[in-house]
Amino acid sequence: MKKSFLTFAMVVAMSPFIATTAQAQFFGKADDAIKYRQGAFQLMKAHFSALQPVVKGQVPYDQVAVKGELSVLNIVSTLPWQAFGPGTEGGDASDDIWLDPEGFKAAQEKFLATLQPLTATSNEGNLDKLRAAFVETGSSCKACHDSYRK
Ligand code: ASC
Repeated sequence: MKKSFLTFAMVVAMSPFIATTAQAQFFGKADDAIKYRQGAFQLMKAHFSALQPVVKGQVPYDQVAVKGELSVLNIVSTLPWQAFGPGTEGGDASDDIWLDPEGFKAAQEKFLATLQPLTATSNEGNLDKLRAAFVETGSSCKACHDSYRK
């Protein structure tokens, strides 16, 4: 009993230094990482798509509502990337994510960069500018899907 506790305590104490596991430390299993990133993308989709009827002119431009969607989008869009660690291949993710990590990182950064003008535009209340920024973000979503989603 005492010995097994000591072994357990040693393993716990050493665990930050044991780098042999194939997946990001944050997730216990690859499947957890896959579910996490899929959930994050669902949230991104929900809060980005919420702007679609606005930019299409199907609903009145409610600036407060748009800013609310964008504040959530700015947070949730930071989430999925950490869940593409080594050993988490699967889901709809293309193997190119792991074969071309620099390209995938660049695609993420390009997408995230489009959120800055989109968010800034939402403070101006100009629908034409909002639409243009929305299209830029949507294009960067699509570009990443084309290259890195199966
Ligand atoms: C969305 C959504 C995406 C992007 C992409 C834009 O609303 O869910 O993945 O926009 O379709 O081309």
